[in-house]
Amino acid sequence: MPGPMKPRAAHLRLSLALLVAAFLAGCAVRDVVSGQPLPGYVEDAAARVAAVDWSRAETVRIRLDEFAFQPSALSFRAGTPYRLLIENVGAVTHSFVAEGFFKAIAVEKLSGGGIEELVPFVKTIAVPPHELKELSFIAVKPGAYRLECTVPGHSLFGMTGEITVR
Ligand SMILES: [Cu+2]
Repeated sequence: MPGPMKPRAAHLRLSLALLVAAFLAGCAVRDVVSGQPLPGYVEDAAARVAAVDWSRAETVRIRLDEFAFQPSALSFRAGTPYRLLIENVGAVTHSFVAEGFFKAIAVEKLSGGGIEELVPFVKTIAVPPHELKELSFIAVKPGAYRLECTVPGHSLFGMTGEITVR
């Protein structure tokens, strides 16, 4: 005969409910970009990206899964053009959000998942499972910037990182 629910089982059930809620919330995460310079961003991004030979961009790859960025630390050199490949190898949607870093770069293009934004001012990059987003940019302002996945709960589970511009 089953007895009253043990505290441990109740806790497990609550954890599961939170996890499901976080997954559902993840489905609602979308790219957030602006076509106009936002406060604090690199205002002359268009002129900067127009002056660069993009065939010489360095390719860097970062993978997203449950619940980590791999690698969790990225480093870029100011003045250098990069193509950052952001690949979701997990089972749920993740995001790549680094406010300070986004304000420190001039973006040429954000593409992938059927979209292509030219010279966007980026706030959120959402990557559904098994998709790849590509961010072409020039690192402009040196600094150390926090990276996180903004899907509810994911950063608490350890989905954070650091981006350095030297
Ligand atoms: Cu995530």
